[in-house]
Amino acid sequence: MERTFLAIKPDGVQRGLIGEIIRRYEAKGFTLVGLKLMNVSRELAEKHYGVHKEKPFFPGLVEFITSGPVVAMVWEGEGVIASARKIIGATNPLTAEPGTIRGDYGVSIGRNIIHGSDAPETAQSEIALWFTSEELASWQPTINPWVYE
Ligand code: D4T
Repeated sequence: MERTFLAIKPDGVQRGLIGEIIRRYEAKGFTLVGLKLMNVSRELAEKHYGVHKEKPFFPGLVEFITSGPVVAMVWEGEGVIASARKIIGATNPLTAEPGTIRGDYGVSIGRNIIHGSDAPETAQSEIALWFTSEELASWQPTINPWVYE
Protein backbone atom coordinates (compact mmCIF):
# COMPACT_ATOMS: atom_id res chain seq x y z
CA MET A 1 0.00 0.00 0.00
CA GLU A 2 1.28 3.48 -0.90
CA ARG A 3 2.65 5.77 1.82
CA THR A 4 3.42 9.50 1.90
CA PHE A 5 5.12 11.93 4.24
CA LEU A 6 3.20 15.01 5.43
CA ALA A 7 4.38 17.68 7.86
CA ILE A 8 2.29 20.40 9.49
CA LYS A 9 4.71 23.34 9.49
CA PRO A 10 5.28 25.66 12.49
CA ASP A 11 2.57 28.09 11.26
CA GLY A 12 -0.04 25.29 11.10
CA VAL A 13 0.87 24.19 14.63
CA GLN A 14 0.84 27.75 16.02
CA ARG A 15 -2.51 28.47 14.39
CA GLY A 16 -4.18 25.46 15.99
CA LEU A 17 -4.77 23.58 12.74
CA ILE A 18 -3.35 20.17 13.78
CA GLY A 19 -6.74 18.60 14.50
CA GLU A 20 -8.41 20.08 11.44
CA ILE A 21 -5.66 18.82 9.12
CA ILE A 22 -5.60 15.31 10.59
CA ARG A 23 -9.40 15.24 10.41
CA ARG A 24 -9.35 15.86 6.66
CA TYR A 25 -7.08 12.89 5.94
CA GLU A 26 -8.95 10.61 8.36
CA ALA A 27 -12.29 11.59 6.87
CA LYS A 28 -10.97 10.94 3.37
CA GLY A 29 -10.29 7.32 4.35
CA PHE A 30 -6.50 7.31 4.60
CA THR A 31 -4.66 5.56 7.43
CA LEU A 32 -2.30 7.30 9.84
CA VAL A 33 0.77 5.09 10.38
CA GLY A 34 3.28 7.58 11.84
CA LEU A 35 2.84 10.71 13.97
CA LYS A 36 5.13 12.89 16.08
CA LEU A 37 5.39 16.50 17.25
CA MET A 38 9.01 17.58 17.07
CA ASN A 39 11.46 20.44 16.83
CA VAL A 40 13.36 20.27 13.57
CA SER A 41 17.15 20.56 13.66
CA ARG A 42 18.95 22.73 11.12
CA GLU A 43 20.59 19.56 9.78
CA LEU A 44 17.24 17.83 9.16
CA ALA A 45 15.75 21.00 7.62
CA GLU A 46 18.68 21.40 5.23
CA LYS A 47 18.46 17.73 4.21
CA HIS A 48 14.70 17.87 3.74
CA TYR A 49 14.86 21.01 1.59
CA GLY A 50 18.22 20.07 -0.05
CA VAL A 51 16.70 20.34 -3.52
CA HIS A 52 16.13 24.08 -2.88
CA LYS A 53 19.67 24.78 -1.57
CA GLU A 54 20.53 27.27 -4.32
CA LYS A 55 17.17 29.10 -4.23
CA PRO A 56 16.97 32.62 -2.80
CA PHE A 57 14.23 31.56 -0.37
CA PHE A 58 16.28 28.66 1.08
CA PRO A 59 17.73 30.45 4.17
CA GLY A 60 14.30 31.82 5.13
CA LEU A 61 12.72 28.41 4.57
CA VAL A 62 15.20 26.69 6.89
CA GLU A 63 14.78 29.47 9.45
CA PHE A 64 10.99 29.07 9.33
CA ILE A 65 10.81 25.27 9.52
CA THR A 66 13.17 25.25 12.54
CA SER A 67 11.31 28.11 14.30
CA GLY A 68 8.81 25.96 16.21
CA PRO A 69 7.42 22.45 16.48
CA VAL A 70 6.29 20.56 13.40
CA VAL A 71 3.87 17.60 13.23
CA ALA A 72 5.51 14.89 11.11
CA MET A 73 3.18 12.23 9.75
CA VAL A 74 3.10 9.20 7.50
CA TRP A 75 -0.23 8.38 5.83
CA GLU A 76 -1.11 5.23 3.94
CA GLY A 77 -3.69 4.46 1.27
CA GLU A 78 -4.42 3.87 -2.37
CA GLY A 79 -3.12 6.84 -4.37
CA VAL A 80 -2.31 8.73 -1.16
CA ILE A 81 0.73 10.61 -2.55
CA ALA A 82 -1.11 12.49 -5.30
CA SER A 83 -4.37 12.74 -3.35
CA ALA A 84 -2.69 14.24 -0.28
CA ARG A 85 -1.12 16.92 -2.50
CA LYS A 86 -4.55 17.73 -3.96
CA ILE A 87 -5.97 18.11 -0.46
CA ILE A 88 -3.03 20.44 0.35
CA GLY A 89 -3.47 22.63 -2.75
CA ALA A 90 -1.08 24.79 -4.76
CA THR A 91 2.21 26.01 -3.24
CA ASN A 92 1.01 29.63 -3.16
CA PRO A 93 -2.01 29.78 -0.82
CA LEU A 94 -3.46 32.74 -2.71
CA THR A 95 -3.82 30.65 -5.86
CA ALA A 96 -4.69 27.40 -4.05
CA GLU A 97 -8.33 26.42 -4.62
CA PRO A 98 -10.84 27.03 -1.82
CA GLY A 99 -11.50 23.68 -0.17
CA THR A 100 -7.80 22.82 -0.07
CA ILE A 101 -5.82 23.28 3.16
CA ARG A 102 -3.69 26.10 1.77
CA GLY A 103 -6.65 27.62 -0.08
CA ASP A 104 -8.75 27.68 3.08
CA TYR A 105 -6.15 28.75 5.64
CA GLY A 106 -3.11 30.37 4.01
CA VAL A 107 -2.03 33.69 2.53
CA SER A 108 1.79 33.72 2.10
CA ILE A 109 3.89 31.21 0.18
CA GLY A 110 6.39 31.21 3.04
CA ARG A 111 3.59 30.34 5.51
CA ASN A 112 1.82 27.61 3.56
CA ILE A 113 0.93 25.44 6.57
CA ILE A 114 1.76 21.93 5.38
CA HIS A 115 4.25 19.93 3.34
CA GLY A 116 3.47 16.81 1.32
CA SER A 117 5.78 14.52 -0.68
CA ASP A 118 5.40 15.14 -4.40
CA ALA A 119 6.25 11.70 -5.89
CA PRO A 120 6.85 8.05 -4.91
CA GLU A 121 10.66 8.53 -4.76
CA THR A 122 10.46 11.62 -2.54
CA ALA A 123 7.83 9.96 -0.34
CA GLN A 124 10.18 7.04 0.25
CA SER A 125 13.23 9.20 0.97
CA GLU A 126 11.33 11.66 3.18
CA ILE A 127 9.73 8.88 5.26
CA ALA A 128 13.21 7.39 5.79
CA LEU A 129 14.63 10.82 6.67
CA TRP A 130 11.97 11.70 9.27
CA PHE A 131 11.01 8.31 10.78
CA THR A 132 12.68 5.09 11.90
CA SER A 133 10.88 1.89 10.90
CA GLU A 134 10.04 1.26 14.61
CA GLU A 135 8.11 4.54 14.67
CA LEU A 136 5.72 3.37 11.96
CA ALA A 137 2.70 1.24 12.83
CA SER A 138 1.37 -1.34 10.40
CA TRP A 139 -2.35 -1.73 10.91
CA GLN A 140 -5.56 -2.19 8.98
CA PRO A 141 -8.54 -0.09 10.09
CA THR A 142 -11.57 -2.34 10.45
CA ILE A 143 -13.58 0.12 8.32
CA ASN A 144 -11.36 -0.47 5.27
CA PRO A 145 -13.95 -2.66 3.48
CA TRP A 146 -16.22 0.42 3.63
CA VAL A 147 -13.49 2.58 2.09
CA TYR A 148 -12.09 0.19 -0.54
CA GLU A 149 -14.12 -1.97 -2.93
P1 D4T B 1 6.40 21.77 0.17
O1 D4T B 1 7.69 21.20 -0.37
O2 D4T B 1 6.58 22.56 1.41
O3 D4T B 1 5.31 20.75 0.25
O4 D4T B 1 5.89 22.80 -0.89
P2 D4T B 1 5.60 22.56 -2.42
O5 D4T B 1 6.10 21.21 -2.87
O6 D4T B 1 4.18 22.88 -2.68
O7 D4T B 1 6.50 23.69 -3.05
P3 D4T B 1 8.07 23.73 -3.33
O8 D4T B 1 8.71 22.40 -3.11
O9 D4T B 1 8.25 24.41 -4.64
O10 D4T B 1 8.57 24.74 -2.20
C1 D4T B 1 9.07 24.29 -0.97
C2 D4T B 1 8.71 25.29 0.11
O11 D4T B 1 9.39 26.51 -0.09
C3 D4T B 1 8.54 27.60 0.20
N1 D4T B 1 8.71 28.60 -0.85
C4 D4T B 1 8.60 28.19 -2.14
C5 D4T B 1 8.96 29.91 -0.51
O12 D4T B 1 9.05 30.24 0.69
N2 D4T B 1 9.11 30.83 -1.51
C6 D4T B 1 9.02 30.46 -2.83
O13 D4T B 1 9.16 31.34 -3.71
C7 D4T B 1 8.74 29.11 -3.17
C8 D4T B 1 8.60 28.66 -4.61
C9 D4T B 1 7.22 27.02 0.25
C10 D4T B 1 7.31 25.68 0.13
